[in-house]
Amino acid sequence: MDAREMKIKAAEAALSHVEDGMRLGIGTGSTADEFVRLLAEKVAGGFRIQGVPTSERTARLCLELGVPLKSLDELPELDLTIDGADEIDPQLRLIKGAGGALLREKIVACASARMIVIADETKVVDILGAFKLPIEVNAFGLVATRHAIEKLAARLGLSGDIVVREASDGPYMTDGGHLILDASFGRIPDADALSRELNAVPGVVEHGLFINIASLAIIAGPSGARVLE
Ligand code: ABF
Repeated sequence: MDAREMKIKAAEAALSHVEDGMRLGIGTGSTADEFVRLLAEKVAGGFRIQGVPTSERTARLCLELGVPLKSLDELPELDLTIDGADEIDPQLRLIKGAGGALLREKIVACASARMIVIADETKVVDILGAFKLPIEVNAFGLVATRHAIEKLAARLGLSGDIVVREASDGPYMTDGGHLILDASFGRIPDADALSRELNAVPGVVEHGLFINIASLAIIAGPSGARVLE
C-alpha cells in the first residue's frame, strides 16, 4: 500500500463515523482531502451533512465537489470534526499546522463534540517534537514575540531554530492574515507545559499543539487501519 492508499484507508474508516444529518468540521491537508473526496461521493448519493471547512483551501475543494458548507458562525456547535495531523503521541496529543491552517483547525475542533484524527503510521511518535512546531503569531511585534518564545523554551529546557515560515513570494500568511514561526525543538518532553506557556504570550495567536482535543485517531498502515484512543 502506498502513502496515498493509506490516507484513503484512514479516511474511509473515518467516514463510517459520519452519520446522516451531522454538522461536520472538515480538516485540511492531503489526508483530509481524501476524506472530502469520499464524503462528496456519499453526498452525491443523497447523504445529508453540513460541513464547516477549516481553511479556504478545504472550502474550495468542498465547493468544487459539491459538499454543502456553512460558516462556523452559522453552525457554532458541531457534532464531529475529521482532520489530519503531523504528529500523534500515545496520549492523542498532536502537532498540527504544517498546512498553515492550525488556528481555524483548533477553533473548529474545539467547537465539535468529537474530533477524529486521520493519519498514516508515519505520524505516530512516542514524544512530540521531531516535526517543527508551528506557532501562529501576529505580525506586530514579531521580534519581541520570537524572543518571548525563545525565553520560555529555554526555561523548559528546549532549544532549536525558530524561523518565520516563507512562501515563494515572501513570508507565509495564514487565512487569518498572521505569520507562522516554525520551531525546531526536536523533542518536547512536556508538551502540556509548552502549550500553557505559549498561550500566555500576547503575540502568539495560536500554536500547533492540540492537547485534550482529539477523541480518537484512525491510523492506517500497510496492513489496514487501527484505532488509537
Ligand atoms: C492539517 O494538515 C494540518 O494541521 C497538518 O499539518 C496537516 C496534515 O497534512 P497531511 O494529511 O497532508 O499530512 O491537518
